[in-house]
Amino acid sequence: MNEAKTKHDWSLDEIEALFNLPFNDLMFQAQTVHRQQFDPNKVQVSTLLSVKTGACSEDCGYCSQSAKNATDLEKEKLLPLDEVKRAATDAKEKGATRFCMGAAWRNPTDKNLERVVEMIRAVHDMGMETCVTLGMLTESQAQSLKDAGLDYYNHNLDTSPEFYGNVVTTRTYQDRLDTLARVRDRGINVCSGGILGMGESRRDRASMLRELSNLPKHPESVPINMLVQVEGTPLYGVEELDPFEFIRTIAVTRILMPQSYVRLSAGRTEMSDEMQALCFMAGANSMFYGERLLTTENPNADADRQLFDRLGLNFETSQELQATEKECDSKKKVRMEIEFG
Ligand code: SAM
Ligand code: DTB
Ligand code: SF4
Repeated sequence: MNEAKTKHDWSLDEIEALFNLPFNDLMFQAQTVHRQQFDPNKVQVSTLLSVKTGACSEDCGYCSQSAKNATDLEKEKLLPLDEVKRAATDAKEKGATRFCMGAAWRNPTDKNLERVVEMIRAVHDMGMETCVTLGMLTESQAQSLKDAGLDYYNHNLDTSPEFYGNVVTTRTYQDRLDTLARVRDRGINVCSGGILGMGESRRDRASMLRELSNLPKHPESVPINMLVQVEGTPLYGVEELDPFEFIRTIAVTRILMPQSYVRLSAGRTEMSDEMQALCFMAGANSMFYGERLLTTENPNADADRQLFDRLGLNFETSQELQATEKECDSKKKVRMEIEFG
């Protein structure tokens, strides 16, 4: 399959049919698609830093950082630039190619955005890809981020439109789609995915993936998070998702969005090595690397290196990343020529 054949009109029935395949058939199909697009033994790694922590006005039911959730998280104001630079230097030395900065905001104020812009410029100058996740954006804020040289903006749909109201009430699904469109329109790469294990049904998982895969252009990165259950949040204690269902969702994501990086995101600390290996086999080719996500734990770097050694996996280097991006661009050019002559 090449990009010319990438579908953007998936129906819910078609996606559910993929979910319903026998596990081996689904894995085979996902791995076949994966190998047509990517080196199956390379994984892109990003490191996260929470640059502003807690006291968020939103009511996301999964989140440790909502002021409405009674968690024992320590709040922190926007970090000074030199602290961000130190963390980015450390991440680069450990092999991360992308540095992702997250802030617990409903949306940034223009003043705060200026400070984040300085952070983006500094990390960019260190030779790393930059990603930020700051909540909702206006058009002019998206433009400021583009002007700062931002590579990726992360903004998740989180779940299906149908299940969404059970999880968040302070912003709408449409708000999220609007922010994604503003980011896309400004020419910033889109990183958007969701969370599994919040009590949603298989149909909800299929519906979330339909939203993502039917966007006019697929997100370049699709993070699939397993809910990290945080004490004090409304979703604490929800029934855990069957690991095979998580792996199936990764496989379906890979089939629906063949050219996207599919990120095995939050929740790896609770996953066995075998489960992670199956996620990579299902087509995940990106992950968060480093001891912390935003406010919760991630496996330590040594454990990840050992796992990679046992599986014969390698980190994708910056040079390889650029080569993959160039290759994607030339495939895009061919597609444009086919579509528009
Ligand atoms: N405040 C911004 C926003 O919500 O857009 C950015 C930061 S927010 C923490 C980024 C994403 O992290 C959320 O959209 C959600 O998908 C994910 N996330 C947050 N808490 C999580 C948890 N406990 N388990 C899994 N994913 C989580
Ligand atoms: C994403 O999809 N997952 C990351 C990133 N985008 C910003 C965040 C995961 C957060 C997990 C819970 C925490 O550490 O607070
Ligand atoms: Fe705030 Fe983002 Fe957490 Fe929602 S997910 S409460 S917007 S930090």
